[in-house]
Amino acid sequence: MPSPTTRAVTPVSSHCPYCSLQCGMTLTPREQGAGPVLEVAGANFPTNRGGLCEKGQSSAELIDHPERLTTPLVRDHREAAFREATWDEAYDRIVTALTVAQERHGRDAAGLFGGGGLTNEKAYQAGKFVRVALRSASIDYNGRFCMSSAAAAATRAFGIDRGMPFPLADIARADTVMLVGSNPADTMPPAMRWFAAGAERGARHLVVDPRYTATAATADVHLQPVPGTDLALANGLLHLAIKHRLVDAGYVAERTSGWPAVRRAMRQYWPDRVERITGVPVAVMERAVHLLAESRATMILSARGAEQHAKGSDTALAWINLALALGLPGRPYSGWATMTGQGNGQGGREHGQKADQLPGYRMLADPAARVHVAGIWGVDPDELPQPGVSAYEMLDRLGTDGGVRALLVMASNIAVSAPRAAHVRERLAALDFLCVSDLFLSETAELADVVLPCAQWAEEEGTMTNLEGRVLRRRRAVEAPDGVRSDLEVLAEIADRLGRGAFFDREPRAVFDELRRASAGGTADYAGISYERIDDERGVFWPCPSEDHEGTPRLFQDGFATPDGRARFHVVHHRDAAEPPDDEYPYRLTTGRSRAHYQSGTQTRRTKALLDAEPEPVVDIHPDLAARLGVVDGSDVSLRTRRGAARMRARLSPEIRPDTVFAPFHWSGVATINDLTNPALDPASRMPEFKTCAVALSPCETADDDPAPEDTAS
Ligand SMILES: Nc1nc2c(c(=O)[nH]1)N[C@H]1C(S)=C(S)[C@@H](COP(=O)(O)OP(=O)(O)OC[C@H]3O[C@@H](n4cnc5c(=O)[nH]c(N)nc54)[C@H](O)[C@@H]3O)O[C@H]1N2
Ligand SMILES: Nc1nc2c(c(=O)[nH]1)N[C@H]1C(S)=C(S)[C@@H](COP(=O)(O)OP(=O)(O)OC[C@H]3O[C@@H](n4cnc5c(=O)[nH]c(N)nc54)[C@H](O)[C@@H]3O)O[C@H]1N2
Ligand code: SF4
Ligand SMILES: [Mo]
Repeated sequence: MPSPTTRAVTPVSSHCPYCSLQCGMTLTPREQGAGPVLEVAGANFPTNRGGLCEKGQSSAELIDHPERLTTPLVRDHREAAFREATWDEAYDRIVTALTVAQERHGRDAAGLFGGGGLTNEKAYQAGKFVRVALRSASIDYNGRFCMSSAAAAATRAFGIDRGMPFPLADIARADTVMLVGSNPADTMPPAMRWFAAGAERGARHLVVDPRYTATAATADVHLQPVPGTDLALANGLLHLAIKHRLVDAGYVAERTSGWPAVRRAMRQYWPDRVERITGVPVAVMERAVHLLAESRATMILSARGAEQHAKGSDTALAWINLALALGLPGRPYSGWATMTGQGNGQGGREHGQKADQLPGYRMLADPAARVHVAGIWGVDPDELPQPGVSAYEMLDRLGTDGGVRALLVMASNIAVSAPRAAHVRERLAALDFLCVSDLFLSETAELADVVLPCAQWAEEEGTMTNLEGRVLRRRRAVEAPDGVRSDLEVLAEIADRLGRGAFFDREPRAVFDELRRASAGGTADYAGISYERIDDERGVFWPCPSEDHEGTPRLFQDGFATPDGRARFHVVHHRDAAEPPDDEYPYRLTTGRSRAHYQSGTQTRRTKALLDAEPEPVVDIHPDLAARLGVVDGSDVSLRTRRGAARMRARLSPEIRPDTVFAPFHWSGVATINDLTNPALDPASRMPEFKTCAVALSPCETADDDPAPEDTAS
């Protein structure tokens, strides 16, 4: 068991280690032996106003958890068991493996897979490390599985991708809010206070979800579409808005471009047709469009339910079209927004850990961007690699000709969370070398040659950018256990041993100051944001180009970030799911989150309070479907798709569509739902289709029926 050596004595203000709400917390170190190392209390931060969900409340359980990694682990060959190693030995192995892979297979054979939970400093360091220390194109991160569709759409329509273009609290001031594929009652519980405050003022809320979720239960209208039909639904609503003359013609003329083509294209989306595609009754669509159009302030909020599809970026564009036609973006307490997910889901996608990006949301393929960033880094722009491939494409090619041979994974558990995960585990096993940095021996770390123990949130300094685009401070409250290091330092040390150490800092503040300069003049401009300025717990919203600039809580009031200042409409059309149901796989599987668990579960499956709340995975099945299948409540069900199989307990629920089942992706072993999901990619964003594929279900005959023959790698 790790024993933190020294501890701060006074309470420290920081933020939750989990989701993008980044709830403010007060962390008070406790005397040794008196329960968790830290006492955690909700602070009066603008997103949570003292509230915390059970994940935040229990987060300190993991600081001195008995399974915490506190020393590097290595193994001498793949079949061998791990043994403890010194940092020196671990670094030697990493440097040798990276060098050998690059000598044998070219520079791009060494790569890094990052995560949206990393601080801004680490995300920046990771992007620079791959381009400058490895001079490789091979970097991408789990945000590709999360935000990429919404990001691609926002960039095309508005010229900028900041998930929420207004503060979260504005939700309380809107008169109508529609949530599309978003379930904050489970995924961001403290955010519900803003919806409740709106409802108290008489605001109307609408939820679009194939399930009647805890969020839908608080709403006035629930639209329950077939998974993967949100694009058609948005177009159908726009058709109705045109028909009922609800379009804001003045706004469209002054502030947008591309409307006539969209207007024409919407003729195809007459209400009966849209009802046939989506399953949403025409009367419900009529009610929805009037609520959206006839209120003073209307928001359309998107999240993963609408976005994690092979047409996710077009779907987001369809909802943006509707928002633009109704004249919403840039109006007070109005607009389209997407709810970012991971702790630093926003900042994580701005500083260059995406295959095609440089810091400041600059594009790697843009010659001027290359010159600017290379100048800050002190390298020749021609030395910078060109864009590499997206997350799933990188994983799919691991260990092959032209693929990565030596991979570093930092802050992601892809063996559980990537689509077609059994295949991803096979590819990880085919690598010449895998190094995973984590807090625990995750399912991905179990496959590694070298495992690095990294510092946790309350043991480090850094900055995070929350779902509002607000940059805030993460602060150290306890010292990390001996033997544990920060990713920032690890990357600088590997760079040093590769002979590129002169280019890298290891102190968070120094890295942040460099990030500011690298981002200056870019879309996500942090130049004016210093550690001092965000000391006050309210943070600063980017863009903030200079120290005397107050930051930008609300975007688009005066114009959009496009060359002509106008937002752009895009013609987008419905298409079927990449894998629609058929005779062999007759139902739709959709996946997502439950309230007590987080992502791949590495952290929350080790937290007692959360396991007590939700001890096992369950699949939601409508009673009518269950009766047809002969499945009873609480029994084990086998789920099969073209990619693999899984087993979970059935929960009969009249709250889901009878043609659809829902399962969480937080579990491993026989309950790894991503062994089933479809890696079909969105052509623009390269987002996989996590939210719909064709599935067959059957009751499990006996408890030790093994429905997962492919589940070999873990
Ligand atoms: N408890 C908890 N909270 C979390 C996380 C967690 O793992 N656990 N993760 C964080 C992260 S990284 C993220 S990205 C956010 C995600 O936050 P959300 O987007 O709210 O979470 P999901 O459960 O993935 O999806 C939301 C809803 O989409 C619905 N859905 C499924 N298919 C479709 C569809 O085709 N159309 C529509 N309209 N809806 C559909 C699901 O039924 C689900 O209720 O949550 C963050 N917060
Ligand atoms: N079927 C299905 N699959 C999905 C989704 C879905 O809705 N359905 N959602 C997708 C989405 S939106 C996301 S965001 C991904 C998330 O999936 P993952 O990328 O797997 O996310 P986490 O489980 O949060 O993994 C983070 C890992 O890093 C460790 N960690 C935490 N902090 C640090 C740190 O500072 N440094 C290092 N080195 N490690 C750290 C944690 O212990 C954990 O093992 O899953 C995607 N997968
Ligand atoms: S809502 Fe998100 S940030 Fe807030 S306590 Fe829960 S997990 Fe942490
Ligand atoms: Mo996410």
